[in-house]
Amino acid sequence: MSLQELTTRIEDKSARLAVIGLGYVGLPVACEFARAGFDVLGVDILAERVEKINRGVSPIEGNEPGLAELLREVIGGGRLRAATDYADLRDRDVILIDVETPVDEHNIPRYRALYSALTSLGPVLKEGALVIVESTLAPGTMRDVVIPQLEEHSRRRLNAGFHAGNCPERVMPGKLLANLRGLSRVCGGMTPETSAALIALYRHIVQADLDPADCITAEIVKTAENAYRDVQIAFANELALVCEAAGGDVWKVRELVNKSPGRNVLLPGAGVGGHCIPKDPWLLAYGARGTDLNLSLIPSARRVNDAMPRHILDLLAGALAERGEALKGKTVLALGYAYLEDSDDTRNSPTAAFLAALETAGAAARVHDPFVEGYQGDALKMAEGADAAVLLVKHSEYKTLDLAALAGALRLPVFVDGRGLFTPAELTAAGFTQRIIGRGQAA
Ligand code: SAJ
Repeated sequence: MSLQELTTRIEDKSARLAVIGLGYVGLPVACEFARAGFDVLGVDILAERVEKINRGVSPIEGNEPGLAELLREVIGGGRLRAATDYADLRDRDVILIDVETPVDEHNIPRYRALYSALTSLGPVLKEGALVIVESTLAPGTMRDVVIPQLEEHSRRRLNAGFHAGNCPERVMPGKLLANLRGLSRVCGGMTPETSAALIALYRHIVQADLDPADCITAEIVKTAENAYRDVQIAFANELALVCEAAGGDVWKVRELVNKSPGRNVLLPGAGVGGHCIPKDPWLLAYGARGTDLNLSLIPSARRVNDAMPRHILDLLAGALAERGEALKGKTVLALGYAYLEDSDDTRNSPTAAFLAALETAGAAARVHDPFVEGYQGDALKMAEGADAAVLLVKHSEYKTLDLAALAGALRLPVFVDGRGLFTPAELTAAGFTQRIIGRGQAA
């Protein structure tokens, strides 16, 4: 089938779709295309996940508005089927790949899941099929990994025996379907005609801009948008450190700076976690591999943000020292373990880094988090007998904490606010020896 014929079948929804990787990206996108009227096959290596999906039960944790109902609808309507066997992909005209693309401890992309998907897909790839990688890729990965692997394992040539593109996803936990429908997509094709085929496909489920591009552009845009955010957050964090040292109040400073046109200082905090911001800057940086370009800003921003949990520990040590107390041997109540407020997602949690630093300093921890299994419960009860409390995540429920009761429950009334949730007056009124990130002692 020619790309033009395939594009026509995409437009009339007779093209048969597949999604490889039924996680928090792949499953919603499979459901959306099924809802739009396509015949969709979902493939995943986890048999238990496949079995659950075929029962119409979502394996996605957390609150995802509309997803559970949509899955039941499309499974019940026979529009979506899940399988573990790649052989089922033989009759698929369009195959989306939604597998994880992490970096290793040296910040190098480790495409194990991507290689596995491509190696398994190649031999069963239908003549003239269109392969679209939705995963976030380091710039150059389509050219250097995806195409060579598909050509090797399918024994076909790009733009002759198959077509390929990169359409990075912009989903976020808690808003999977809303983002899928409402956020623009960069439709990167290995040829302009392929890019047009992607636009024809995503037009069925996306009510926002679908921007044509080549694959390098698509790869750079996705990693850059998150690297940009990481640098923005690092600026806010470093400004907080300056304010602490200079006796300023970063919360007032950022409010006034942001009155200046075109400024938008983000929020300093106890660290940067999650599934994408910590890794995408490294994927972007990897795009300069093999050149003599030595990046400084992007890696430095990562180092600034990764140092924030340790800074919170330093603030705690300072507050204890103010009361003539050492950190060693103390028991600390850590408030918040999720990477983001009002979320149960703990991936790359900054609190985990804080706890590791606390242990190295010879102190013990109790962890409370209203959203995370194993850490839920009564924070005030958990505070009884502990020596200090540290707020690391600004979950909404912490805003209504009875601070006086907390101070009374702790052995020492010491509180470190790593997210600027409280004002000095609120903490002083409760009788705390306090540190708030970004507030200098004179502030
Ligand atoms: N954080 C700060 N200060 C800030 C903003 C965030 O310290 O001003 C911290 C958060 O506490 C968290 C981490 O950074 O630990 C990431 O927070 P995030 O708000 O960026 O949330 P994410 O990781 O879910 O980022 C997603 C990204 N979306 C996609 O990759 C599709 C990102 O591009 C979005 O900009 C972001 O959501 C968003 O705007 O909510």
